[in-house]
Amino acid sequence: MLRLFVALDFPDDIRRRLAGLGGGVPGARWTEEENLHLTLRFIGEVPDDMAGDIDAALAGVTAPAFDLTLDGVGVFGAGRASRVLWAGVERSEPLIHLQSKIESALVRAGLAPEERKFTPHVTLARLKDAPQDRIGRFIAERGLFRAGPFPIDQFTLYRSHLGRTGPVYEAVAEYRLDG
Ligand code: 2AM
Repeated sequence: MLRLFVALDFPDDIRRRLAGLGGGVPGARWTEEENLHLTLRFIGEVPDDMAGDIDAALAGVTAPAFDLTLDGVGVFGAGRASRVLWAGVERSEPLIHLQSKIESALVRAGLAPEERKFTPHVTLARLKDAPQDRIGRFIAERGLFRAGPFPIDQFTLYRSHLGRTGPVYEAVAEYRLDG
């Protein structure tokens, strides 16, 4: 089986700035700088022989390149159930358009439709028993974070290897957007 997802990468300077947001929250496991990305579609575990169909479906996606801006930080979950610290994404029609094209291509290739609403975000950290006051301080102090606009001219199919020291993401294929 292969564990796959489709994501956008960031330019090195943007990744560095995102990584620079980390720290100051006990119980937070920060995303490695090289692993920072924006997930467009989590595919999950598929049999190895589906990879060819998935690749062909993604290669058939046509959508325009666009500029993206990251904006703000926040938390998924509330209180003791706080799960994820994230950086937000400024509202972007081309991003939504690309995501829905990818979604329909993957469904045509035989994947079950994604039931969850697309909530664009960059996971900065996963939380376990993080103190509320420190989460609140993180959000208050980093709330004005903004990065971009920067160009998005491709998307990537990733394979995720779950290791003991955290996931390793391997880029399997890259797909150009129309310039
Ligand atoms: P997240 O950043 O919000 O956790 C690789 O695991 C990517 O796929 C992550 O960016 C993760 O989003 C996303 N993803 C979405 N649904 C997932 C799931 N059920 N299990 C693991 N990752 C998921």
